[in-house]
Amino acid sequence: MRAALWLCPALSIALTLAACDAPPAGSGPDPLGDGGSTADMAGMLPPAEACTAKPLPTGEDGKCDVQVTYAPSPAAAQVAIAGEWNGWTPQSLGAPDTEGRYHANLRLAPGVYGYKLVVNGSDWRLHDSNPYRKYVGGVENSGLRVSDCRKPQLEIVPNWLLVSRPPVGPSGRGQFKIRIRTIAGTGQSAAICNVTGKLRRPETVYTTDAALPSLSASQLTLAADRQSFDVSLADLPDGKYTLTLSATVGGLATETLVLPFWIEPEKFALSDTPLYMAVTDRFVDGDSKNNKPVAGVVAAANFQGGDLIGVTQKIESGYFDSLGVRALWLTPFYTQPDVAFKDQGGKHDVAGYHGYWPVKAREVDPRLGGKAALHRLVEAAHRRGIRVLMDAVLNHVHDGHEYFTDASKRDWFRTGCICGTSGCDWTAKRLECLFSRYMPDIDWTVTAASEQFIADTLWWLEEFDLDGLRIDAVKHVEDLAVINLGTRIRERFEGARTRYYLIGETAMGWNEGTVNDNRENYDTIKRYMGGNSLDGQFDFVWYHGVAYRVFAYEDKRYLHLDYWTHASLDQFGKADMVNYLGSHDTSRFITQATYRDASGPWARDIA
Ligand SMILES: [Ca+2]
Ligand SMILES: [Ca+2]
Repeated sequence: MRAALWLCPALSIALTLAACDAPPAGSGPDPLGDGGSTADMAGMLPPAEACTAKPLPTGEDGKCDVQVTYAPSPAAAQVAIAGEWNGWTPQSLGAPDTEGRYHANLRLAPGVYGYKLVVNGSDWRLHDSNPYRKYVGGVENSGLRVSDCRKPQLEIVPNWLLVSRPPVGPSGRGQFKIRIRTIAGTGQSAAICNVTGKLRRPETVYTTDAALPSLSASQLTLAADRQSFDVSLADLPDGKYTLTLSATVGGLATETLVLPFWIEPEKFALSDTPLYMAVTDRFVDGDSKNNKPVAGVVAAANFQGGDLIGVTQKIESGYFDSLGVRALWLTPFYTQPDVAFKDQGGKHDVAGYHGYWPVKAREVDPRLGGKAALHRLVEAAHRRGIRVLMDAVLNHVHDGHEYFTDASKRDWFRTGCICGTSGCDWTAKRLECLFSRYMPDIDWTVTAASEQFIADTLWWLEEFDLDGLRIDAVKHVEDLAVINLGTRIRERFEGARTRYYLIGETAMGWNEGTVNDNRENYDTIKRYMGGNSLDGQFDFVWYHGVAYRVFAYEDKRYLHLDYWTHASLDQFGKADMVNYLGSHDTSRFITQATYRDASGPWARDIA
């Protein structure tokens, strides 16, 4: 992107610079206590009272003004709103404005509320322009998120963002500029008392977040009225940057603002790169000291020692560059159980080398090298322009998971019905069935559970500076899992217009015949894409119809390849679809082509 979006008028620049004569960064106190130094503007502090927090209002005074706007299509004669705050009693929204929009002016305490719009007296609808959802009493509703207006916030000034780099020429010529303003908390001052900006840069190796350098006084400048500030960075080498901003406004700490951005000669698009998938345990063993196979499990079904250190070695050796790979998808990072469980056939003991048996919410498996190894992997990837997608397991946990073993959280999970057994059909019970008796199903209709799994996933993305997600088993989780998570990811990480890619796994088949014979396959894959939801999915129809039948089995010819490739392009348009020859859920392509349908991997001793 080279368009000059930096609209700073000369007068503002002058004011900004005039306000910049601050002591060097790091000379002031660290009021947030987070280890970063602070662009403290000692000597320029606003009056002490402006930086003294007043008591937060409570009760009715602690409620926040919220406006809900709804434009029914087609136009409606009457619109009401009903939600948790009013006992689901429809409250008329009166007459529409001149553009046909209805407005509800509410005063609510901070929180998430379920609600629906009631059109023409009896038609209870989700609010189509608000993607967030909330289940109440087992019924899906729109979710109204009311943030705490009593506390200050940082906000990007619309259109005051510039991320640029000449399309040709050497690295080191990137620029980033942004203007941030404050929103005062209720009854508080909007004055910035101090502000901290930390920058993760691609050319530097960091061991912990505390080591991230703070912005200098020339990079972070405060406006004369102290209600906005600019960040201006120049001469940036290519790679990924993540700017984290936090401030004290009117005496109260703001939430941090996280602004990842890339400097690179050509705008990245996921559709331009192969997505390289590694089962980390089976890739490269970079450190044998962390190897810990499970006793009593045959080697083929056990941990084999591969780790994130090994993946990093391959990144740094230029292996992925030589393949033209600019995006990695790695198997889940969550810590796995130390004991064996039966495979789906119930016959063979297998270990959790695949990563899909999480027992910890926020811990990198020590066998993979732990937290430090994941930090170093992502840094190495970003220096080379490579994105890293985390595999997010949102449908289930392992029964050793710290949330499942916590009695207070037991209602977050379903147990009992095992997918594919009598009375528990894979499709009819797709949301609530268990993949195995030891894999409790997450009940996303429980708001405490859904908000926690979203918070955990945001944590992974932020803590490790990841670039997106591959979401496991999408059709087995309630729709709101992907919708709410996608909404929160877009809000949290895309302020500087850096796309966080969300790719879903919605396993479907392929039916002999035409596109219409595959309508359900296509529609099921499509329903989770677009808007704040997924950017793309794995193209299972193409896999079964082409990779499998044309390439591996050769029982279909190239006209078939042509027909189904065109069908996918027609059906999925510009979505970031993943066409694949095999994955960790299938036999390797070469195995498929060699053995065709000859019994399973256990019979061939190549599990
Ligand atoms: Ca190892
Ligand atoms: Ca489920």
